Amino acid sequence: NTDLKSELQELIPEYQERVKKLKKDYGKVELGNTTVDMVIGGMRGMTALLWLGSAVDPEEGIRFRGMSIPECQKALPTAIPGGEPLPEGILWLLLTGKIPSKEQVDSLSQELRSRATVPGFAYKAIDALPVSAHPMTQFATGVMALQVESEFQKAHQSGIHKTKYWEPTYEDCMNLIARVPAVAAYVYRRIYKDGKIIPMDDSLDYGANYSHMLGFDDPQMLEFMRLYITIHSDHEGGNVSSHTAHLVASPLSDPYLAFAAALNGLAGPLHGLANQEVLRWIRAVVAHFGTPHINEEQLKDYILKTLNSGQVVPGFGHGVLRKTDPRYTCQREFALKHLPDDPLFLLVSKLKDIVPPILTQLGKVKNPWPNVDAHSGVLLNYYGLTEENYFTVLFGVSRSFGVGPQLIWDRALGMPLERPKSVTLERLEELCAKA
Ligand code: FCX
Repeated sequence: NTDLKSELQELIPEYQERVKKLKKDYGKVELGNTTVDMVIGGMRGMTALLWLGSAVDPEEGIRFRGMSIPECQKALPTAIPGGEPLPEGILWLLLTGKIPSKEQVDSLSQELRSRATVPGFAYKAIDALPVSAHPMTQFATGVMALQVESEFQKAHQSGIHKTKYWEPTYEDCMNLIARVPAVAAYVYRRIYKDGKIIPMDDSLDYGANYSHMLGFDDPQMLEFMRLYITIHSDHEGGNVSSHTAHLVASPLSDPYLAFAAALNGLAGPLHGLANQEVLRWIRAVVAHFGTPHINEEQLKDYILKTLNSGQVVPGFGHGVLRKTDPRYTCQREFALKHLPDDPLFLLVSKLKDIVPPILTQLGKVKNPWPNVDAHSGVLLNYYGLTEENYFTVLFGVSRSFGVGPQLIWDRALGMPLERPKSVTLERLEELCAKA
């Protein structure tokens, strides 16, 4: 079967049964206690969300439907023999839990192309902003404008039965995923190039087309883009962008509203904006020393200078991970294969050895190791995408691949409105005094 929607339709009853059984027979099973640390510590370590697509193990990192990044690189269809996975494959995997064939991926590629036409008013909405507006502001504005065409909103207005919610949600998510590259590419062309839209190429897959519409056609860059989208798609449910999308969609706000909100969370410097901050920081280091060839002592001094001025070292640390992020590792492998002598890559390589012991010495950093954002910037920079303020938009496009499938499942499984309990400071003190 090469049709994703009918493949999904077949799976839904089985998943609904599984969730129903959990609710009926195991509703009171405890998954851990809520502690004061969790309440005032950003809910770290609190298991509170159902997320189908992926899970992050602190030691091992991300698994997409149980598969590690190297396993995905091996199993998912590619554009070229031995190449990087096609993002369409991860989308199929995240949604169905099954590894797609090349035919299924090609059919999904075709489906996404057929849905990709962006209404003119979305570009006009972006044009209403000053060109100086941050790329993420322009991108989120474009996504909000796409909401005008929400199928879910229309269906809900006309009284659709709740057992059918997932169907217009599927339409919205697929349209959204199909349209974001053109919106994102427009933002780039408008801010950094001549403002002219480069039309989609019907012969190209999703990742390659996005790169093409940005203005980059180097085959290696196309490969990097496929890998980039695949590894940035999903990172379980608790990260700020994914959780935001799930939360905002829970009162039946449509996928566009939910995804735009997710983008606004992704735009925070401790989350997705970190990739921008990494390249900015690396450039500042190079400017400071007048060369990318910097010795260990000099780098140490610079890192301490950053920390002493009350800033974080961007690209290091994580809320869940306690080892080097496998998304970092696979980008490093890509760089070792394609740009082993690039001076900025060599600098990033040095930082992976020098930063962790310094962060460890602070005595409070739970994870001193590099994360995904520590690496992507130097690769993009190498292929000519040098404007770091744009980087988080690429992350945003990719995240639609993780958020979309979960929103579809949220509606298929009848997930309720999200409404955790909060507590006042006085009540918290009262409870603690009794403990
Ligand atoms: N540099 C300096 N200090 C750091 C640090 C870093 N890279 N990472 C953590 N710390 C500090 C925290 O700021 C905190 O200090 P405080 O007690 O004075 O407030 C202390 O160490 C404990 O934080 P910790 O529990 O280890 O980390 P959190 O779960 O609170 O935060 C992030 C995790 C990712 C936000 C944190 O490590 C950080 O700020 N890193 C730099 C920004 C970054 O790279 N973000 C991208 C993350 C991710 F990959 C993504 O979402 O894209």
